[in-house]
Amino acid sequence: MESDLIKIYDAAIKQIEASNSLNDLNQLKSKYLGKKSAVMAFMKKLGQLPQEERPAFGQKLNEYKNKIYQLIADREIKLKELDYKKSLETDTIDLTMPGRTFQRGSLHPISRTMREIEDIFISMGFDVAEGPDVEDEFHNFDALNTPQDHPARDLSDTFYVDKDVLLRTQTSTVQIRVMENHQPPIRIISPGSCYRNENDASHSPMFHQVEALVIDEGVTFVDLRDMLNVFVKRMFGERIESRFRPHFFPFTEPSAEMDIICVKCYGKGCNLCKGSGWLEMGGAGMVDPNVFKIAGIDSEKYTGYAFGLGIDRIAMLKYKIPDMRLLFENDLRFLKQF
Ligand code: 2U9
Repeated sequence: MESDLIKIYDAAIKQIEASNSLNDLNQLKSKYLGKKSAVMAFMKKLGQLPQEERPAFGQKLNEYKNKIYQLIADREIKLKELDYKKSLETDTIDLTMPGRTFQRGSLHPISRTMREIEDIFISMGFDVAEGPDVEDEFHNFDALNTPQDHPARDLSDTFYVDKDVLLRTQTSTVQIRVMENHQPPIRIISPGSCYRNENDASHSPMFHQVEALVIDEGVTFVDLRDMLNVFVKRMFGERIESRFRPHFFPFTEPSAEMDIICVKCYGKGCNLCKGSGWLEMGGAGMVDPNVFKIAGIDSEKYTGYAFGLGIDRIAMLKYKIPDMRLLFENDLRFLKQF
């Protein structure tokens, strides 16, 4: 039997050494060591040998099996080396070919506008405050003096995540949190994303606003007007004037809406301002004493003003973007212009 084994081994050596590809080598591996190979057939025959011959023959069989394994492993290394050498001779790299160019990103017009607004207010002594987008009813409505039956609280206007959990509809929630943790003087802006259940050509369910809050002794509506005047001139140019119209907000008293002279026609009347010569910019007012009371601030000692501006609208005016949807579609042809 051992002579048969030697014959198989000799044949294996010849064929393995002569093999020219990894594919051929794999076939030889299954021929000599696979389940149906002659070597494995010997394994099965082992049981038919007399008891005393089995250990010695079993040992021999293992020896030859291991030798064939080794031959195949050595040949594999050799063939891989040959393949590599061949590829070095045939595969060429043209180092003079131009490389791939970088696609350079840029800031989204909303981010740019937000940063410009932040820079203007920081230069006037404001701090930038941030807070969570997911809020509770207390910070979004109750603390802002919004009545229980106010329509803004409806499911049709506000996105509720759970009974008392919602997506903030304005960033005033941040101001409430600052007031809870700090006593005046307070001088902050809170830029960020807000969410309302509306979606049409001029409203996006996710939009951006910046609100401001200034609280100190002796703060008046004149301070508010001056501050907003400085802001709009810095943002849109020295020629821009503003005006206030009386309005109502639950969180400010008195309240007003602010318009600026049209940035396109400077008051003459055009398609942008629909002939009126003015553009609506945002809302403002003196903080309602009820809001101070809820937040634990002494309304006898302090007064404060607050205002809110829509960042998306400011970005559209600043960069002459005709349709709000362009801001949210992330079309690279549009974004690459910034
Ligand atoms: C506190 C008290 C009062 C913030 C204010 C407005 C008026 C306002 C809108 C402008 C455009 C939101 O993005 S928009 O639709 N905002 O008109 N916001 S007064 O008043 C506050 C804020 C915080 C504690």
